[in-house]
Amino acid sequence: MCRHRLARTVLLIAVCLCLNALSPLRLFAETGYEAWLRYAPLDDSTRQKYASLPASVTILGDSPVLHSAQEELIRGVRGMLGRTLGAAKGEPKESAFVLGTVGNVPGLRSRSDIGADGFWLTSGRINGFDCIIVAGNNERGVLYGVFALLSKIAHGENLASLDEVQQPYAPIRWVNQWDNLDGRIERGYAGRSIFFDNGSVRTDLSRVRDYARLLASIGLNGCTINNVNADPKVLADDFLPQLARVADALRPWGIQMAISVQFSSPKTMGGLDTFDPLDPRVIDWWRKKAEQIYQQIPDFGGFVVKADSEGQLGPSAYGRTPADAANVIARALKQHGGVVFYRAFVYNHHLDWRDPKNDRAKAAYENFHPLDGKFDDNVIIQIKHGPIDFQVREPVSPLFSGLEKTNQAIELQVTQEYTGQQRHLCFLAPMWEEVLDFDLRIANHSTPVKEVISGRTFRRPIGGFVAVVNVGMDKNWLGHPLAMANLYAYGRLAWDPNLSAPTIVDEWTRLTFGSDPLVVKTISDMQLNSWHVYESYTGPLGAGTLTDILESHYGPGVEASERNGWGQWHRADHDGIGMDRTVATGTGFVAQYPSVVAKMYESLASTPEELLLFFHHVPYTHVLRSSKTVIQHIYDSHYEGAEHAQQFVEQWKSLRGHIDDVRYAATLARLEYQAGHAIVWRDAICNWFLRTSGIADTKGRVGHYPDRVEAEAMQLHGYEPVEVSPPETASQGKAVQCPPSAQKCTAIFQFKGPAGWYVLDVQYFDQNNGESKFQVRVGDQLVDEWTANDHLPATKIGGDSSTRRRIPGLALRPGDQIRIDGVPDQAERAPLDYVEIRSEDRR
Ligand code: GCW
Repeated sequence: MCRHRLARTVLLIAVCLCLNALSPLRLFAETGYEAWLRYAPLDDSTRQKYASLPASVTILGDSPVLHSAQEELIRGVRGMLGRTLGAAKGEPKESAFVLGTVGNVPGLRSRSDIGADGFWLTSGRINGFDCIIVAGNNERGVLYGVFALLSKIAHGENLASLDEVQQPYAPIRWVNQWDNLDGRIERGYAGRSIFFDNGSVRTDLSRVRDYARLLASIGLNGCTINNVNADPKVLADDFLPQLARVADALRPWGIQMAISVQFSSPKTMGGLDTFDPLDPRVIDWWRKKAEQIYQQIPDFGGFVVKADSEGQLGPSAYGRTPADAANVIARALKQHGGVVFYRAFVYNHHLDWRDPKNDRAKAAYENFHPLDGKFDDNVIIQIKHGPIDFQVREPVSPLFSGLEKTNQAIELQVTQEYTGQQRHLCFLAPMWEEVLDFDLRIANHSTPVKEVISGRTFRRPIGGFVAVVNVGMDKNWLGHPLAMANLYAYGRLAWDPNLSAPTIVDEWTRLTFGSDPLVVKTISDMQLNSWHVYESYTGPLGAGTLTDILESHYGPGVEASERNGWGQWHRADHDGIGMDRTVATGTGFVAQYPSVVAKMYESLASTPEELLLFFHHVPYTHVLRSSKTVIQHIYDSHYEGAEHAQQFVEQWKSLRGHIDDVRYAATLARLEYQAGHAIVWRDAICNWFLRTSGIADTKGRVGHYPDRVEAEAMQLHGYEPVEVSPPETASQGKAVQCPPSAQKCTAIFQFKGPAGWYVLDVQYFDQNNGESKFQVRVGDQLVDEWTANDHLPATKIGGDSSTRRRIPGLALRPGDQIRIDGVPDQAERAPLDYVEIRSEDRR
């Protein structure tokens, strides 16, 4: 090889290495960390479309946000098109991408139709050069414009005659994290906090920066970083510099930082003997605290307040109102430009369940509607979308229609607290779409929720969207590789609630997994069905989630809702089910809605069936529009839902080889788990209703499991039978586990079916307080072994910990001895429920 060619080869290698170093994305395995910002290389023909794009990007200004915008464009174009744009500053000296605020772009006509955070993508000649212009109303707008431009390239859109204005639907587009300062996250299902550890802000905030980038890419603009059940320490003098570090990490992405505060802080950490909002010392305390914060964080967003709720102290301690409370803080923030998000989640969790008129659903409206007009202009009432608490199905909160002179924001939940905790697939955009589009008919006019909360209906100065997200240290942010679709959808809907769930999921899938038609179709289909499927095998007809509301909020727990003060009642008894919330005979909740809506819910006939049991108490024999009785619907829905969950696994398997192996395998594992747990749900709920109602399943399924061998019926060596509570969370109410002293236990049974190929499901319990080991043998042959270390949310045997191991492709002959050995570990005593054996032909 001549020297010349050698030099060129060396140079090429160097350039490649260097490009790779600049483009860390390409080096990562597909962990999901990049989420929808993968900037995967486009195919050659699509790249061709962009052959004449400018070779540099210049920014008109010098702020951190503009620098982020510039770096992002370089990163995205390099990933997708394999070209590294030159970075410049100031007016273009060649054909360039020009990034700046509208007024700063030379020659660009001014437009009055671009609102705050909005942008204009256009092309034109500047200083004689052809340029692609990203002009923002403000710097954030520039950043959003760059993300929009990159998304167009990712989707292969033509940029030739670019001329597009976009602006967000509402000014408030926030996320809340429920992170504790010790690093744990309340209702967080994806590892520990990215913000805090061990009482302090983390030293390494690189994940915070990356989270901010993800949020910015979907148009979100604020983040409250700590739990609404706030630690008073967050306001301590020595903590503020730590908060300032977090604000520094968020700022380059246009994300304002806020914190949750305890309303009693003036007393609990401020040294006063009161936190009465009308006491001058308290007023002064909040004023000084705000000043101190703004000295260190000039663009601080404000405070979120959870008061008089679930044990948090509030203004009621002094006979004051939420308006008194919100305003004292709002006034302290006002001159600095901060806001108060005052949560409407105020209710009595010691309600007397014996009183049929009591109803937690009424609380938010009763507490806040009378105060309409009494809140300062920088107060936003943050209202959960439903009147209870993020259940799988609720009507919209009537409070949205009860605040005409007050700013509002809707609170949604990306973290799937009651919807499968990111172990079950449950894409919530279809639910949010329904909620946001719901027409409240205020004064009998069209008043969809989205227009009310954004401030449009009543011309409020601010308003919008908040979602509890709870990303964690798990590499892929939310645990389930498909759960990030919820965060993406939330941001897209907050930006434009007129987008449809199918459009959003199509975008998300293409950006996250690529544009292979099979991949896009399959994942979209799974996502779009998943909410309904989850609802079907948990709590259909608006009964609530039917989960264990006292502890995990995860597995089945029908009775956990009843006979306690929490008020998540479904009132299921021997004869019927449902909360009567009508005016005529029930709690009167229905009257909180504007008359047209109230009329619809008051009547059993006009109440949508998916909310039937939320509004009405009916006998199990009540006949639905489908001609089925309520009880048969409950049975059928659980069987159909669980069956559909099995189909998710098969659908996913059709994608093998069409997406990367790592995300394929991680998702498959979650879906297989879900398919097993859906059966746990199905059986628990159906058996509870069978026992309670005494009405049999007309299809004969409930209570009959011909393919099962119960563990307690096997030949046990060491294992001991245990009664499980509640009984419906184990097959036939019983399981087996090792006694405390045992080293190893064994359960044996004989296979009695005909010779053939079988699938064997071992149903066992995986607690998080031990890691038992299991081995399965057919005769002397070891056919499977595993460790129970899935960290399910449970320390005991029951519906939270029940899970299955599937052993497919097993040849069995009549008389074969099947043997399960369990080795207990710590408090987990290798518990087993049953084995189900089905012929492979029947799958
Ligand atoms: O849904 C409930 C959760 C609590 C949460 C509360 C709230 C942060 O179970 O964990 O507390 O709602 O929204 O304040």
